[in-house]
Amino acid sequence: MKNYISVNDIYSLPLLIEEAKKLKKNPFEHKSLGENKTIGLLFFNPSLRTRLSTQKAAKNLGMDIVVMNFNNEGWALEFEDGSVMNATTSEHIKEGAAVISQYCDIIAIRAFASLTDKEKDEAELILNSFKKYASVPIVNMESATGHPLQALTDAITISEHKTTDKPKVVLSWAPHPKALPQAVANSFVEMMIKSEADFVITHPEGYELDTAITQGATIEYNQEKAFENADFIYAKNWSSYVDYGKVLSQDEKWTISEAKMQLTNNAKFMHCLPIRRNVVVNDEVLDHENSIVIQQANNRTYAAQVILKQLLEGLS
Ligand code: AN0
Ligand code: CP
Repeated sequence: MKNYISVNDIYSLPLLIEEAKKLKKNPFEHKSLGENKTIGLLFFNPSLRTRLSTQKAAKNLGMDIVVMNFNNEGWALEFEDGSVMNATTSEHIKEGAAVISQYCDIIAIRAFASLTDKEKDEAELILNSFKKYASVPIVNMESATGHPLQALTDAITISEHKTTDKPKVVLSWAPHPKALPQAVANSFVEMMIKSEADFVITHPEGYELDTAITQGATIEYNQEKAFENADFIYAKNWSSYVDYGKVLSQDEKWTISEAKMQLTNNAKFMHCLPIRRNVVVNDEVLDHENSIVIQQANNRTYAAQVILKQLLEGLS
C-alpha cells in the first residue's frame, strides 16, 4: 500500500480484516517494524478517537509520533498554485509538505469539508496537495469526502459481530443541529458495497448522497421499512449533498428509538462517535447491550495499525 486516501486503496478487504483481527490479538507482535520511523499527525479539525487511536496504533508498531494542530498553532497554509501571498496565508503547501516529509516517514491528515464550496471540497484540496508535495505516504484521517479509517473500523466491527454470512446492514440518517460532512457516510457506503452485506440506506428526501458513491446501493425513504429485519443499524447525520451543506430537516421522527430498534432482527447499534444523545439516538438505545459503539471505537486502533503496518512494509 502506497497511501491510504480512500477505501479504494484496499487491495483485499477480507485479508485486511483478518490481519487487523490478528493485530488485535497480539498488538505488539510487530513492535520493531516502526523502529526509528516517525508518523506526523496533522489536524485541521478536532478529534478524540482518530488522534488517540492512531497514536496508539503507531506506538504498538514501535513508531515515534509527532502531532500538530494547524488551526491555531501552525502557519496558515496557502494551497493555490501561483497565488500572490500578500494576505493571510504565511506558508505555501509546497514548502510545508516538503519540510514535514523531512521529519516524518508517514503523514496523516484530518481536514474536514468546508460544506460551503462543493467543488473545492470534492477536489480534496488539502489532502491532494499534501499527496502532491509530500515525499512520504499519506493517510486520510477524515477528509472532505471520506473517512476510510472509520470505514475499515466499521467493517472489522461488523465482521466480529455478524451471525450470518450476509447480514442486513442499514445506514440511517438521523437528525443533528449542525451541518455535518458526508465523509463518514460516503466511506461507509463504499465499504458496504465492497462487503458481503444486504445493504440499505435510509434518509429523508433531499439527503441523497453523491450518486457516484451510492450507485448499486438500495435507498429506502421509509426508515421503519428499512429497519425491518436489520442485523446492524449504523446511524449518522450528514448535511445535504444536493443542497450542499444545508440542514434541511431536524425531524425527531428520524431519531433512533427503542421502538424502531424493535422492528429489527435484534440489531446491533453502531455509530462512529461523537454522538449527540437524545437527538441522533435515544439513551435507551445507546445504553442497551446491543449498542457496540465502544467496541467499534476500540477497533479504531487496529484499523489504523493494519494500515500503518502495510505502509511501513511498503517503505524501502
Ligand atoms: C464529524 C463528522 O460528522 O464528519 C466527525 C465524525 C467522526 N462529526 C462532527 O463534527 C460531530
Ligand atoms: N470517529 C471519529 O473519527 O472520531 P473523532 O472525530 O473523535 O476522531
